[in-house]
Amino acid sequence: MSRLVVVSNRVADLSNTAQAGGLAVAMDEALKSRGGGIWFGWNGETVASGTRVPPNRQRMGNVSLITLPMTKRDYRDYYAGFSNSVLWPLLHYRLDLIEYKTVFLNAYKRVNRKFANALVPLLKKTDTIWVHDYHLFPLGTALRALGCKQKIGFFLHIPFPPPDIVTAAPQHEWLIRSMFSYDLIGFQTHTDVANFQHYVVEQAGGKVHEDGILKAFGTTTIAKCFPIGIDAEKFQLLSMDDDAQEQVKLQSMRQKLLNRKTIIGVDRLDYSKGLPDKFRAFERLLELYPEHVKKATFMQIAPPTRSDVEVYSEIRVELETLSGAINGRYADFNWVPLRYIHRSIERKTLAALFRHSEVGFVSPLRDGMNLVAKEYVAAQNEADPGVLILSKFAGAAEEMHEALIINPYDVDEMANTLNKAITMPLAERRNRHQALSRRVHENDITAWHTDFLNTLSATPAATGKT
Ligand code: GDG
Repeated sequence: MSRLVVVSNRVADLSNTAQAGGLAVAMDEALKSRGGGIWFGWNGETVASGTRVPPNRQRMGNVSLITLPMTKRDYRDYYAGFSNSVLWPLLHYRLDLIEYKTVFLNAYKRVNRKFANALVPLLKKTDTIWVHDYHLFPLGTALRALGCKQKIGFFLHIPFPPPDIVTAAPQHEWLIRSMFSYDLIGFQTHTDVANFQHYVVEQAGGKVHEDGILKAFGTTTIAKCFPIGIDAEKFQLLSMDDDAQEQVKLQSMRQKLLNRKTIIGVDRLDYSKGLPDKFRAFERLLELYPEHVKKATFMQIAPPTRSDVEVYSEIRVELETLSGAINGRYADFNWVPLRYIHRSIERKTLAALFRHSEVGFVSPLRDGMNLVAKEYVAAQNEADPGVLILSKFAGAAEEMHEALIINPYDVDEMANTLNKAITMPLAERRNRHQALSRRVHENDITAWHTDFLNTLSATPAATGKT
């Protein structure tokens, strides 16, 4: 088996169990279960512009973490700029939130070339390279320009919207052309693949062939759907971890004694996650169904991310205002309706909280997949499982049909669905959970990376790629 080299914008600190972020969790599992390899990317630190620092190498078991700092200018223009103020909103269908400057695109191209220059000396001819996510669309082209002939795959963790939206990206043709340097492009859902195919046909005059083969820009690639999963078995065990159980047991027993139900939400504090309307839906539940006052508690864990991008501070203020208003209106000396936690908590505590919550509430406006939905299912007690509420705009909705599927823009519908979830009879909960759990365990993280890497290995040789 060839050595696996994973490249992502950010390399996670694998020793920090409280670390948030779907990609971090997924790559950790993927590399470890392949017996190791290299994980290359940014270490999360910034240095003064113009500083040159050689890559740092750190071993975590059989995985080598090879990392670079980023200059302050690159952080501002490539990371906060093009990646998170142009591509992130665009690919989440939010053209209204794009903040574009020409220097952002220049920095995006420059940093991708820097990554390629630093990576090439570390590579062996027989390596398999797996590039991740929207920060690194043009990395494949930069690597090919330096003579890389290895198999290179790319996986997009976030949605790929229809061509009408993609064409709002400055130099979109250059961007999509650069993806054709990869031998295999993986998307989360069939919808994403179809949107990409539409772009190729309508905007690039390309052709779609069988087995995901696409021809355009004078070259060929393969685009397919590989829905990401979780390590379901491990997460299930984690949810029963003694330490973590200990932490939440008292609270949970008190809730049970008082016949109270907990609704849980866990999302990075991001506008794509639909948090303000989620808060409003909970308030609406208390208005429409007063029997849940003093009975239903909503716990929302929302660790901060990208707080230096302005729109993220705006949503933080909005959520603080909303939670203050809801608690001000409904809280009593012995009951707080909404518990809003704006920090990261330990993974095992999260798992135990999922297990002790009667409803998992996942309502993004747009999401590549949403691992929280799968984690909630994996953590349930199968004899008495909770109910998953899931947005139809999460990639996970393509495979998790037995969840209660909602429209995250419709506050009343969400409130009614919360009521349905809280009052659902045991037999229905078990039927739904059984089907969901089977799929979450079958299509787990191992199935995901095995399927992607086997497909990549079966693609024709990369020779001739531009
Ligand atoms: C991107 C795509 C796609 C959250 N808070 C805490 C915490 N988390 C963990 C969750 C979960 C992960 O972070 C979040 O994953 P999601 O999939 O929900 O969302 P993104 O971070 O936006 O991830 C997404 C994913 O990539 C994978 O391809 O599914 O669509 O946007 O694992 O449990 N973990 C800890 N403390 C927290 O407070 N320990």
